[in-house]
Amino acid sequence: MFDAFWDHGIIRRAIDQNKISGSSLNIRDFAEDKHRVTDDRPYGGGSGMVMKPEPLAGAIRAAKRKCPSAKTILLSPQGRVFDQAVANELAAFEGLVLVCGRYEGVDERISHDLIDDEISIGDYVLTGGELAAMVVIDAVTRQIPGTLGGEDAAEKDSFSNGLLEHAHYTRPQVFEGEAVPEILLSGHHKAIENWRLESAMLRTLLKRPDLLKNKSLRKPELDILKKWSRRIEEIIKFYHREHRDRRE
Ligand code: 4HQ
Repeated sequence: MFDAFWDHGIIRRAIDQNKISGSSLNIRDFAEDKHRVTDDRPYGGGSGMVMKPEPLAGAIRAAKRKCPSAKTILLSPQGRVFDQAVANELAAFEGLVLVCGRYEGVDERISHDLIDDEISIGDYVLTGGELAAMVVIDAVTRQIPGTLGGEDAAEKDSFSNGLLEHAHYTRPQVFEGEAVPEILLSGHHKAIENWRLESAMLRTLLKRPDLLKNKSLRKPELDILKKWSRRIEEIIKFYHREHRDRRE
């Protein structure tokens, strides 16, 4: 799974440009028996298998030898939920060792000495931690300066300012009868900047109002909310006036 991940796109370029380095260890290489067994039946009975502690400990220690200052993170639904703030926090570490479980999970005793942090990428169940680790590596990598190509692309995108991104348009100017908003063709940079803030605010209000509640709003943002609040109030007033007139 990881070969394709390391070999493509922005991750590949970041490695080629020495912005990050990364590699995967196969836990089976740390198994102690000739069949390279890494799982076993759960104590107490029941269905499903548990990752054996010895090969996992061997793999984690081997990874730590490569990067002794790394923070070791177990991917698990029990972890704190990953978001942009966590991605930023992790981007500041010199290294990460991401531990991916399979089956029902890892032997509990692994977490006691060998795990520094536990992260979940969301409240759903995966068949393994690998995709979760790739999500974390991807989101962390693009926070590292120079990995995105664009001058300051990471500062501009969703969540960096606590808002969803504004709408985007490219050519053609008219697509299936729908035109690009005039203002974006005007070359008026200040007006475009205002339009984009308004677009971002409205999209956030409509799609993710929870994000607005947790955000500290400044004057330009408050002005946009007030403008739309007034427009909505007017519609409601007009509606009531119509009904009153009809009753007479
Ligand atoms: N897992 N966020 C690995 C997840 C998960 C998640 C379930 C982790 C299976 C073995 N990992 N175990 N959600 O669902 O990170």
